[in-house]
Amino acid sequence: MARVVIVSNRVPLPTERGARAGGLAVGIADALKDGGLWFGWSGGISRSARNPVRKVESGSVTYATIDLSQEDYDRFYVGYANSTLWPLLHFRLGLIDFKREDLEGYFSVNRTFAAALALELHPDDVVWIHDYHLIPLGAELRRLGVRNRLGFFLHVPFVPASLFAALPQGETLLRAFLAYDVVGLQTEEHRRDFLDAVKQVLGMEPDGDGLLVTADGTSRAIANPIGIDARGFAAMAAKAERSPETRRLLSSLVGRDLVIGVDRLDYSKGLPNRFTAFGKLLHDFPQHRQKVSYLQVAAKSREDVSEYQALRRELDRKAGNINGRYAEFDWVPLRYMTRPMTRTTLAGFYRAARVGLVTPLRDGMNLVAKEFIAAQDHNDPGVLILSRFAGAAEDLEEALIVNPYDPAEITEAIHQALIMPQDERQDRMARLRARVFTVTAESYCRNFLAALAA
Ligand code: ADQ
Repeated sequence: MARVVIVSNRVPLPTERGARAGGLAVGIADALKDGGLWFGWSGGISRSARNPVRKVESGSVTYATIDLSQEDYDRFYVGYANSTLWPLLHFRLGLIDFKREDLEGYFSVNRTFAAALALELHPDDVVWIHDYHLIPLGAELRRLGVRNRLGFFLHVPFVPASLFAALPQGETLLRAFLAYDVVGLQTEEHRRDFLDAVKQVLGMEPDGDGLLVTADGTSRAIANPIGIDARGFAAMAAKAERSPETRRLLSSLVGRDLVIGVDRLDYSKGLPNRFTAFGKLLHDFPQHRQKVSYLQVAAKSREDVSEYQALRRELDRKAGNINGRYAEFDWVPLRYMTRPMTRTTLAGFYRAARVGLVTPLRDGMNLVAKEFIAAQDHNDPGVLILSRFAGAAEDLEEALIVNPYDPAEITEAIHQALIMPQDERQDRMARLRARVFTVTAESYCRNFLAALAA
């Protein structure tokens, strides 16, 4: 069997302890269950940019990492990846802060990655590259003569061609996708938009199967939704129900219903509107005052990007306003924390919640929605409120689907969830669980690697 090589911007090293928020590592670890190589950035900044690859072995997996220089980090990571591509691919043209030197830094880091990775590859390796930081990596590997099967998966959405047109030198980036044998996207919608951009911008005509014929071969676009280890997560949640943390949470609620939100602190996640919606619930439906507490865990993320600092200030202010207005001496309506939690603690908290609030303005998939579902007790389950603009909504119709741009719609959904009878909750959750236990991290990895081997 061919060795699997995973490449992602950030490598989750086995030596790193503690909680870190982020969806990618959760979904793709399964691809290395039979061993392989995981290559990427260590998360470290070092003075000499092009330092050698460092390797750590853990079980049958080798983790190979390189550092970035401060300049690489600023231009590639903070700059082009997170201040141009991330806002663009989340439909936020107004937040783009494009600089030509950032674009150069982005391509330069991809060349560095390619040079270091090419030395590690065996001829039969199957190479699976992840996410928007590394779009040109495949083309750079090809330039170095690498002939292995190369696959790419985009974890974030793709945008319609008319939005993509706003990206300076977008044609070069789009052409870079064609170096891959397989390009994976989360949903049919993202795949359609990707193929449409290829048609409009590059003037190429895909066949009905998403196959693109290039001068050097073919490239196929597939929709392959990511999932979680639903069984494992469900078991963890059932166990965590009795954990000291969950008990402390429950005793602090003194019988009140819990509404929970868990996100990276990111403007794509729609947190300000969610806070507004909760404030509106307490205003418009006073029967819920003192009867419900909303816990928002929003782990700090990308703090070097200025938009994220502004978001944090906005949320601090909104949380203060809601609590200032509605809190009683023995009831805090909104508990808001920016520290990450361990997965076990999260699992127990999801299970303890009556309502899961997942209302991103755009999201490639959103694994929190799937974790919330997997964690529920099927006898007395909670209700998922889900944005129609999360990739997960394509598959999870029995959630209460909302337009996250309309806080009033979120308010009404929270009210509906809080008064929903048990049989309806059971019915909806049973259908949702069937999906989340079918489309898993395992099926996601298996399907992608099968497409790449074909
Ligand atoms: P993210 O934008 O990071 O992922 P998501 O899919 O929700 O979003 O994954 C977040 C993960 O981090 C979840 O496993 C969650 O439990 C964890 N997490 C979030 N907040 C946390 C906190 N405060 N403490 C601890 N853990 C926390 C990107 C894309 C998504 C896509 C995934 C996977 O943006 O759309 O679903 O990749 O493809």
